[in-house]
Amino acid sequence: MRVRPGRNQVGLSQNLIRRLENPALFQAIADGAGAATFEVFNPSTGEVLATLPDMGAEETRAAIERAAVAQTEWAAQTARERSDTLWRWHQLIVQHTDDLAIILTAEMGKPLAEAKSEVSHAAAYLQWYAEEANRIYGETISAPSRDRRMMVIKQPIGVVGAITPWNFPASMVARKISPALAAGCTVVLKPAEQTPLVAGAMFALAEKAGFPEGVVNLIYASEGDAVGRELCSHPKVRKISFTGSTEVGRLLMRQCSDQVKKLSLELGGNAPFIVFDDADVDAAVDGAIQAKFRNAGQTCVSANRLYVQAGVHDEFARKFTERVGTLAVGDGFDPAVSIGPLIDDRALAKIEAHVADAVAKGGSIHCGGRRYEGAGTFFAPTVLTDVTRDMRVAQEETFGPLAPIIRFEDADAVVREANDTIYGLAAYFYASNLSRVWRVAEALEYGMVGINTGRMSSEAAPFGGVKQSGMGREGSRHGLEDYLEMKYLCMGGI
Ligand code: TXE
Repeated sequence: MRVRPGRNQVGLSQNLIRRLENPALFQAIADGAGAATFEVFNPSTGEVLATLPDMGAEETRAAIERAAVAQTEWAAQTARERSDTLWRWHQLIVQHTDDLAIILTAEMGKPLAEAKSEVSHAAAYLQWYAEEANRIYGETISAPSRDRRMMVIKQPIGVVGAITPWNFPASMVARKISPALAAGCTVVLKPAEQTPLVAGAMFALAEKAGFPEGVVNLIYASEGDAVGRELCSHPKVRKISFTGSTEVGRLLMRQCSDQVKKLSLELGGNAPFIVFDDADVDAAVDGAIQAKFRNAGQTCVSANRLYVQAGVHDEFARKFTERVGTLAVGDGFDPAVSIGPLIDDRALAKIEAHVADAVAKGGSIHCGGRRYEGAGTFFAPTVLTDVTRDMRVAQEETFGPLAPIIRFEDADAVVREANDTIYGLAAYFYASNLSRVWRVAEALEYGMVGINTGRMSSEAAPFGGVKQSGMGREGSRHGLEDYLEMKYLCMGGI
């Protein structure tokens, strides 16, 4: 893991500061006292980007108390007032997209163009929920007796603890915080230890946008355990929203059980990408490149298993491998690059183990299959064929630029096989026969299904999974509901 204890002096590196248009605005990222510190690295170069205060249970408790005090005032604001502040934050993020993207690429490694598009996606959530804040509705109910009136009102859940991962460090922050704030909740957020800087930059802009003191609170920490425990065990935190591994998701569920605390979990996936004989093969190749290699395969909706029907298998494998061979790997600041580094050594070790396991069990490497020597955690985009279901690549989420292709004959059997996993986040398929399109879309046991597209995430749509991929939805009006309690009011004697 590229996180290690740092010096006691906090701050951003001169190298990173030099790249920014408005460094003064973002100096505050590394503010905060504390005896312990930790360092944040550029995964492309190994360079230290910043030294941050390493916060723990005590700082988390203080942040929760601040959020609890702020909650009353924030919830008492009108929906329009809350919306206006969110809107100002949105505009500041749009205005500073370039700097935010530079920080994001530096700490996470993704190509700068992808980082800009992620920042725009983050801004889109703020815009959506600034608007949605004005559309919180209750219900009136036709009462079963004449002397009664019955209604349902919606109220904010309260203080929310949010824990975000490193793969989309800007949009995950926006996706959790903006619906919470729109609903009238206050937030304590802990970003991933590998990528805390863009979250820090977004919080610096939130301060400028004018959120009242204590409404949004940021905790930097070199690991998640102590902060997570405090968020789960503190009675003033009423909900946890987490995106990350299924393993940590299960742990948080156990830790929240004592207080029956509400939870939203967006966890791992094992997305099937199915190409049927009646598909447009060129479109399927385009879609597979997007669904597999965006963010170097480090997305929870990444196409993890490519099932291709026998009639188009060879054509697909050939065209897909040709395209994969053109993907340039390297530092995300190089405009020619489309595949950045993996996040850390652990991620590199995982993809290497998956390739070795597949080869040992009879898989063939068509291209890639190796890490790059030298600085940076780079792995060559890889295509595997002759893949069978006993291989780890078919069973586990690789979370890297590795595409295993599995040949299939029977259209019904492939759907059963696609569903035969503990996960249920995203699935994709390419087909043209309309009755097949409907039947397969309905039969796939996933929270999201992409039909003839390799990309579907949108602030306007509910993002989330079934089975062990999690619970709750983010985005759309459903994402707002996840931060609201309903209260039934009944008035008698009328
Ligand atoms: O995840 P972790 P990691 C999957 C993906 C990846 C694997 C491991 O398969 O290869 O998980 O990644 C915080 N209490 N996804 O190790 O550990 C941590 O600090 C509370 C899919 O990075 O789950 C970080 O903020 N919090 C996923 C966040 O959890 C804890 C995105 C995610 O880290 C904690 C990331 C604890 N005990 C990984 N331990 C997706 N759904 O997109 C860690 N954390």
